[in-house]
Amino acid sequence: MLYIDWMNYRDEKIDFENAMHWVLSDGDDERFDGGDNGDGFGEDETNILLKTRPKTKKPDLYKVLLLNDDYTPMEFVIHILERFFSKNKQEATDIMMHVHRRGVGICGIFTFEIAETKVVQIMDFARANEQPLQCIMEKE
Ligand code: TYC
Repeated sequence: MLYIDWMNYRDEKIDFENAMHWVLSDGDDERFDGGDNGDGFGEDETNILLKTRPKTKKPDLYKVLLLNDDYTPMEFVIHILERFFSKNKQEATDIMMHVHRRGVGICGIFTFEIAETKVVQIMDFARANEQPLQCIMEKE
């Protein structure tokens, strides 16, 4: 039995490197056979070399952190945590007190663009309200 990856086959822009991804198998499946032993190539009983390519990769994640200072009012920080991180009053108060006592604390963990957007929104909001609050992001 011969299987062809028709999704790739129908792609008009297919190139021959991608064509390597077509899966040839003798039919006992195992999700198209010839398990990859870690080297990116699988081999089945027909001795056809199979190239496997995982299609998705987990995105890098980034922590959004608040830094303590001596000036920003506690209520302002709690408001930020409620507004930009959807925390309830208790969660926001706990995070704010953690930052107040320890100097730094995590507001949330996001993919790069979401983390970057949060940092910009918070820094803009703090500046607009003349607060020295600092928000940064750090790779997980
Ligand atoms: N330390 C501030 C105060 O005593 C409160 C504060 C908490 C400021 C967290 C910033 O990220 C911060 N008013």
